[in-house]
Amino acid sequence: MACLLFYYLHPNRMKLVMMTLRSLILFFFLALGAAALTPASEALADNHEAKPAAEAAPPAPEASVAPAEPEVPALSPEAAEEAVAKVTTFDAGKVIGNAKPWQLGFQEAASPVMERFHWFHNYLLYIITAISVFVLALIVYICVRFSEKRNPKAQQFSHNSTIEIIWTVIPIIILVAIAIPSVRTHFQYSDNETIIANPDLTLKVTGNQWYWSYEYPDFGISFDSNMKKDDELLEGEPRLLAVDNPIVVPVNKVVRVQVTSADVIHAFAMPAFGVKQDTVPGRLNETWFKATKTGIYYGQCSELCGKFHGFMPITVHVVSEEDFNAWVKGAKVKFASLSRAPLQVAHAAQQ
Ligand SMILES: [Cu+2]
Repeated sequence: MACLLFYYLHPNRMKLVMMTLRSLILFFFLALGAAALTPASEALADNHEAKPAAEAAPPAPEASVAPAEPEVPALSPEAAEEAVAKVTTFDAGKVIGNAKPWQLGFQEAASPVMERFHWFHNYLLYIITAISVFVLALIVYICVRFSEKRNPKAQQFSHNSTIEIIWTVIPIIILVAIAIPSVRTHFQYSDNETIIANPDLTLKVTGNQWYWSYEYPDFGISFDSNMKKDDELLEGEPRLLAVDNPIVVPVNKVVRVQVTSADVIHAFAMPAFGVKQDTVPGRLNETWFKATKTGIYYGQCSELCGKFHGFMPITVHVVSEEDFNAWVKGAKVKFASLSRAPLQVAHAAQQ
C-alpha cells in the first residue's frame, strides 16, 4: 500500500514501479523460505524420538533371544522352502517400486524419506521455473527495448549501485530458501541418527562382485542374492531386476541398513525408499528406511563396480508383520548352512 501511495505521489514513477517489483520478488522468496520451515511430516518414523531406555536397548540383547531358538519346532527343509516361497512369490500386481514405460519424475514414494524428496524436488521446481521465466523475460525485454533500431546510441555508464545490491541480495535469499529445507531434509530424514539408533530391525548388506549378501543379525539369517537369468524369470518378472533370494522386510517398521563391501565400492540403492548408500570395503555405512506400502520393490547397484555392475539388482518384498515372521521361520532353516556370521558372533560371546 505504501508503495502504491508513493507511486501516485512521486514524480519519478518508473523508479518506484521497479522498487515495487523488487519488493514483490523479495517477499515471494521470503514466503518460500518461510514455507520451508513448516514442521516435519508426521509420516516420519515413530522412531523419530528416542525410545525410552528400556525399549531403546540395542539389538544385541535381542540376539540373546537366540537360546530360545531350539524351542521353536524347526521346520523341515521342504516346509521351510515352502514358507519362504509363499511370502516371496512374485505377483506382477504387487510391483510398486519399478520404472514404468514413459514415466516422468520419480518412482512412487514408499517411505517418509522419499515422500520428503518428492516434496523438495517439487519445491525446487517452482524456484527454478520462476528464475527461468524471469531471466527469459529480461532477455526478451532487452532484445526488444535495446535493439539497434530503438536504441541507436548506447549509454556510457558502467555502474549502478542499486542494481548491484539487488542482484547480490536476491540470489542470497534464493540460496537460503533452498539451503534450509535441503539441510533439514538431510538431517531430519535421510541421515537422522536418532532413527538409525532406534531401529525395529537391522539389515546388513554386503556388496560383492557381482551379487549382494544380506544378513539379519537379529534373527541369525544370512544369504546371498543373485540376479535371475532370463530363462529363470517368471511371467511378468522384470528382466535384470529380479533376484533368486529377495530381501523381506515388514511394513511400517524402521529398518536400519548397514552396508559394507567385500571387494570394491558398490552402492545399495532403492529409489522408492529414497535410499542410496555406498558400500565401501573396510567401512560400515548406515542408512535407514521405513517402507509404508506392502509390495515388491526393485533397485540396483549404483556405483560402477566392474563388468557385471549392471547385473546385481536388489529386490525387496515389503510384507505384513505376520508374513515376515513366517518368512523368518522358514528362512532360518532354508539359509541355515549359509548363516555363518551371526553364529560366529554368538559363539565368541559364549567363550
Ligand atoms: Cu556393484
